Amino acid sequence: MEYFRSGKIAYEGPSSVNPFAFKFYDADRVIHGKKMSEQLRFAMSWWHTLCADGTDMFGIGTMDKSFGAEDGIERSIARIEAGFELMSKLGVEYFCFHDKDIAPEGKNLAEFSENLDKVVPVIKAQMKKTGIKLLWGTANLFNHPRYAYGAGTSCYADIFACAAAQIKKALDITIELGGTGYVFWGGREGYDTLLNTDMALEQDNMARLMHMAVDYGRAHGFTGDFYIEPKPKEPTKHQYDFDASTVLAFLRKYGLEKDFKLNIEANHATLAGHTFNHELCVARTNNAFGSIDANQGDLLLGWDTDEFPWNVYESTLCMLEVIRAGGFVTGGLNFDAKSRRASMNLDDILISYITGMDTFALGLIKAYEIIDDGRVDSFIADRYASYKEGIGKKIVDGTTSLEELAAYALAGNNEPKKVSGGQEYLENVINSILFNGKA
Ligand code: XUL
Ligand code: CO
Repeated sequence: MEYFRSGKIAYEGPSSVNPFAFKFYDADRVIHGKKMSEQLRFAMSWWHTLCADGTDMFGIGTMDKSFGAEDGIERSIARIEAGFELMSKLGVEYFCFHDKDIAPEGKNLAEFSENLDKVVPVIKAQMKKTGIKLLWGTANLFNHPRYAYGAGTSCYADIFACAAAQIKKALDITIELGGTGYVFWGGREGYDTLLNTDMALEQDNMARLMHMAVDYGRAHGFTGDFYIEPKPKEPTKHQYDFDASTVLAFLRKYGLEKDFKLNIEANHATLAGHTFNHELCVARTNNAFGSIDANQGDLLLGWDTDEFPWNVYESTLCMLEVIRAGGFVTGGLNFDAKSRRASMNLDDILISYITGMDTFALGLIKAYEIIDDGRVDSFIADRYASYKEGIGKKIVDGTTSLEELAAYALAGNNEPKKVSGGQEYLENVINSILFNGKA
């Protein structure tokens, strides 16, 4: 059975007009000593790609994601076949999943667990056959009505226990499938009103659950990274993992920073009022950069639209941060993105991925060009040159004091030169590199 149009998606170069070809993503092309595929580590999101059918708040699904199979295990297996076919055709080497994406939930947690046991060997066999790997796994702790008041932050201990059971199982599967990451996205870990909320207990409990997950994972051979994925709101009014800085404070408060890194999602950054590269920069400069959910929001809308990325400015500035962070280790670029409700055909999925992959390939090429060009880095270095010598060096070395600095300033060293901050110059440089015709 073949679900998607036949043939592998090939690289045809920037002048190609074939929508089913890569214009910039050339998997084996070596840039700065490493293949593009190894630097970008693209992943397919199981949920959007194989399950989401275009349902929104105002209407039922528009897409057929049954893959010709009856609802139940049969459909889960058809989705596995379709997913591996899609990844093979695109040359996507990783995937990410929630427990609920890969198997029917059944009547209760025990049945869900049995269903998972039926599909995991099928996934494993496809991984062996294709060489495709698991980037990260997670548990869906936000969809079921039992999680209406939160999962790890629920006011009910029994629900906390259900969350623990799902995490244990999702971790078992992640380990079984050789995943290098395990994600906590706090879907309903937040509140709608403080009037009914014990914030301190909820956050302490969330940390308790994470510690238990780390202990269990490490005791059962999980050597990858745990990730937290920040998001400020939606579905709750306030989510505890608001943004990268908030998450770092949480991790440090609870002593979780050694085991956890951050999974930064572009659209979540937008919702938090930050740029994507701001969130990545916060993660990188705190040694917490882990993985990326690659998508794009709409600046005119206040919710998570999870669009496939096509903004080359954003992907370039993102890849600049990834390169500065030393590249991905356990993480990668997971397309946590969905084709629009009106883009209802399987071809639309192929084109969405091609566009997303090309956008990040171009981002990688252009980020290295910015680095090789050197003007941006040397501008920054010059801007902070006063900290390399004299009083500035003493500040950085920690060998001065308020008294010495006061005496220094009062002696007349207090007139900053009118040096331009250079924003427009740097924007001009970036445009000249982005549109120099070399890609
Ligand atoms: C929701 C979101 C999730 C996480 C995984 O906004 O981004 O899909 O990536 O639970
Ligand atoms: Co995400």
